[in-house]
Amino acid sequence: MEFSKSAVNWALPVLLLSCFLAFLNINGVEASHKVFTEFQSINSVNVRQVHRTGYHFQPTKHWINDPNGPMYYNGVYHLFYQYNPKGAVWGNIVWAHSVSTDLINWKKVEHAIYPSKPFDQYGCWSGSATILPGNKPIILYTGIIDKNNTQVQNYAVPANLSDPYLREWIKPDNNPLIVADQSVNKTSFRDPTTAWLGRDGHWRIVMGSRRKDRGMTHMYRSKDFMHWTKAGHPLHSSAGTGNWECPDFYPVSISGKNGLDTSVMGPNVKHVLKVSLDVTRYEYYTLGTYLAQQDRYVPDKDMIDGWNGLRYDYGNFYASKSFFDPSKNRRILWGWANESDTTDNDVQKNWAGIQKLAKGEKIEIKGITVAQADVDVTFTFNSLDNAEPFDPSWDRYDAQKLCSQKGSTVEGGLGPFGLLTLASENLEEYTPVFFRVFKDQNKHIVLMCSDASRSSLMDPKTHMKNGNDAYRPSFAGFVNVDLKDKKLSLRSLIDNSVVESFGAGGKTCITSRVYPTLAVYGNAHLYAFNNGSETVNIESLNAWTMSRPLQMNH
Ligand code: DQQ
Repeated sequence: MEFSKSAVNWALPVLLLSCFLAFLNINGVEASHKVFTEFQSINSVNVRQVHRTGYHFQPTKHWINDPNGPMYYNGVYHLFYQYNPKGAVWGNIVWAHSVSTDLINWKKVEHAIYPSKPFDQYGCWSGSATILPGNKPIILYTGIIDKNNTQVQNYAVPANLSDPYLREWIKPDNNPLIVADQSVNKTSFRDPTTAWLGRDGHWRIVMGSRRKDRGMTHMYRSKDFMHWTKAGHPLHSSAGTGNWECPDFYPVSISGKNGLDTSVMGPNVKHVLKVSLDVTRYEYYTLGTYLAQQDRYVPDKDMIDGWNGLRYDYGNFYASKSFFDPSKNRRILWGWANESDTTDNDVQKNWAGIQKLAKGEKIEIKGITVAQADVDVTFTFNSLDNAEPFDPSWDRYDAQKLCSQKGSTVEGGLGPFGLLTLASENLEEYTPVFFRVFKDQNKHIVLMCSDASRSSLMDPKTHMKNGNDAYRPSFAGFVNVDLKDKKLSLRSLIDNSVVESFGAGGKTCITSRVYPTLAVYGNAHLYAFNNGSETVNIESLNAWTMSRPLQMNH
């Protein structure tokens, strides 16, 4: 891939913590690894501040993309990430490294991995960390060995385990560990997962790949982590999905709420396989069964395995990686909130109470810094009778198309209702995040939208629509929620140029990157609104200003 449509040095992707054909431009992100030779080594002198995020992880300057090998080790969280030390577009990629003890404040340390050896001289691409027995971390990553983009899998280990920040990493000379054989597409063979240990005592990893249009995860096994043998068949594959990047494969408990370590198996365990589809630049996941004996993953029957499948996030979100945090028994997911543009909670206000929003009404949420805030609202309604009928000719899988037709101002029955975020005083600019409920035979369909199409008006300098080539769609997803309580909750984390929203407790998540020109800093406003004929109640609304971390030293 990677995208960026201009070389503006402030246009940096951010990484989100929560719970994205040859140079074809999809979702505002270029597929395939496009190299902007003219821009990739232009150092930033002035970094524009206006749309920089306040509390989402972002380096002080230059390009970042995928989170790499996140891990928790001896009380410290390590985040590695694909980074261009020389410019604001993809290129010159190294593994930059930041450490934290609370996931809020971050300290930048030395780059962990950078091209220096024949087995990675053309690039150090994404990968994962595994903690080996004896409490020894090891990183597997993809090295690019030639100008043809040939991909191999390498490893790196900390030089000094007693350094709490693991600043220096060594790439031993027995690299590469894995080289593609004849059956593997060697330019689509990357992003090794965290390894898991089978009952036979052998480690397993998968890499993203494709055979023609069939996306797949090639599996390799090893007894000693140094010698790897390819399994006779992929862990999983799916026809017509194109190249798979950044696979993530991990167990989830069906009997409890704790996260599970990557090698856990058992009767109350299911598995998640997430893949990043290079063609659409969106991420899809299925829930299913890992048949350990056969080393095959089988998605559950009701899962859709491909473009129309479930997504972690229906907006600007790609190349995510999860890791198990043993200190809190949770699994943490990091994702890359790719840019759409051209190339301690500080409690200030916390109010609750019932407000009614009749048709066409909006209520301003005041008293907090709404450009950098956490807003959590629960809407209730008395009846579902007014929900609009779901037209059978509509595509049930194309939520985004439906939202672009039925925006926040198009009157409905039950909905649209929700929040107008990053709104300018006279609503020249705003990013609405909202629900619309439809009736479909005996059930209801809930649509959630995060509409960036009116997020910015004019660029004050060029007097053009801000980045008229910016990707500003009406992101959308359906919300699989039972409406018997006649309730829908919405939480939005607003961070200057990020609107990260969670519908119905996170059943559907949408991240939008937006670049307002008027609704910035103290000039941003926030409203709850209803443009449906059915009155909607605000059962509770809590809103907080979000501070910047004390340390964001990248
Ligand atoms: N980005 C990395 C690749 C990965 C892609 C290169 C996904 O390893 O497939 O920067 O965004």
